[in-house]
Amino acid sequence: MTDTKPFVALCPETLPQRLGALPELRARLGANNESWRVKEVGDGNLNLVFIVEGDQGKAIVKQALPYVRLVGESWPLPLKRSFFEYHALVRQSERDPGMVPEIFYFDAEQAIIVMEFLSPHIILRRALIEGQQLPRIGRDLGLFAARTLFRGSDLAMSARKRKEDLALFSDNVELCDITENLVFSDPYFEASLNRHTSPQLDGLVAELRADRDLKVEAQKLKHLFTAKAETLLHGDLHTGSVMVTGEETRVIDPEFAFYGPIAFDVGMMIANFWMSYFSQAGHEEDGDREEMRRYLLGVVDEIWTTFRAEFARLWHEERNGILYQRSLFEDRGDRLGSEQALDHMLHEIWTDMLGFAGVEIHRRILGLAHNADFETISDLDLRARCETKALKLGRHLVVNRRQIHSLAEINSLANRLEKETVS
Ligand code: SR1
Ligand code: MG
Repeated sequence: MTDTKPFVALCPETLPQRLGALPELRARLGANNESWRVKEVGDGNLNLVFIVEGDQGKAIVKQALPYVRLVGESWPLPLKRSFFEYHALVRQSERDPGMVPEIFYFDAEQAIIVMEFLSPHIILRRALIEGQQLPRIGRDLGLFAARTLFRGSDLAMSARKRKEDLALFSDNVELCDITENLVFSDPYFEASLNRHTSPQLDGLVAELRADRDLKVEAQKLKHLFTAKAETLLHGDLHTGSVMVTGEETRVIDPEFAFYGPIAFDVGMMIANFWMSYFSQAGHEEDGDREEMRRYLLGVVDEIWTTFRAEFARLWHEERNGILYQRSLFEDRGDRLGSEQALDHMLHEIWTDMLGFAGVEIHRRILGLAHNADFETISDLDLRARCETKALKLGRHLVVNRRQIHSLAEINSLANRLEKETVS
């Protein structure tokens, strides 16, 4: 018989007593657990997050709840997402060392992960809303995406390890289901949990929901998401899943991890910078954000350029997996064949990435889970003007992605939309 304890949610009052005997926490915080100070700081949609401070230091305790925190107990969600988050963090830390928080302890039954307290890091989304220009993020995020996505794929992994991981993460069904509905379908019809800035956006929302080309393309992207089990994704790689200082970037929260298309993580991430770009007009109380806007488009460029260059380096140096074996190309002196295959793959990632970026923009304005970039703009007319521009860019990306050849093209469209007067 297994000795399983029923799940009980932590709270600041019970945490020191419940986790006080853990050597992993005592070593970091100090053994006097009665003096530990605990604060619940979770501001995400799903989980509890506690900062625990002792005489010798601090740690983060994250616990999944058996339901969606944003909605409440009416939307149950399994605790096993914590298991997937833990296993994704382990793999990401091997694939891009130093880019995720250090993990000290994991308890699957209580869905608890104890990890490094990052300080003085703040959530990237908040930094961008404040108008901070972080010098490293473009390069760090481009490298992180290329390394984790390449090294978790058939390009790098052996057949056995790859299939084992595919099987392990294939059970993250409920979180995939959230993405499948919230990102690819709900924004495009009157789903019950949707909301948007109303009445200001009502006309445009109706137009988008009647847009047949948009709906068909969004479903094609959904098909890619469900069927293209290409690599282990972070699965929710937006600016709220990144913590930063001027010198360091860390990626957190991979509970949506599963095997999906390489382009998904890259597209989600880049979309969040475009949304930040269009939201800047709503944060100009202390002066105009023209330079910030230039910076944000520069970051998009740097993420993609870095991703592409690092992906190509890994292709040349670490392509030891199942696909595009060297025995077919380099070993036969066919270097050009390998370059051709790489070009094709990068081109496909590029096109799909633009589509995923478009639907991510739409769902953050039309669906359930909005983002603070727009939500913190209290003047609703101004917020709606910012959102309108983002929605238009999103539509262009989804529908016309196969005809877009460079970021310069998109960035200049973003600039034009930004200058447009929205009635
Ligand atoms: C019901 S969960 C809503 C969103 O929160 C998470 O951060 C994911 O982005 C998900 O889509
Ligand atoms: Mg999250």
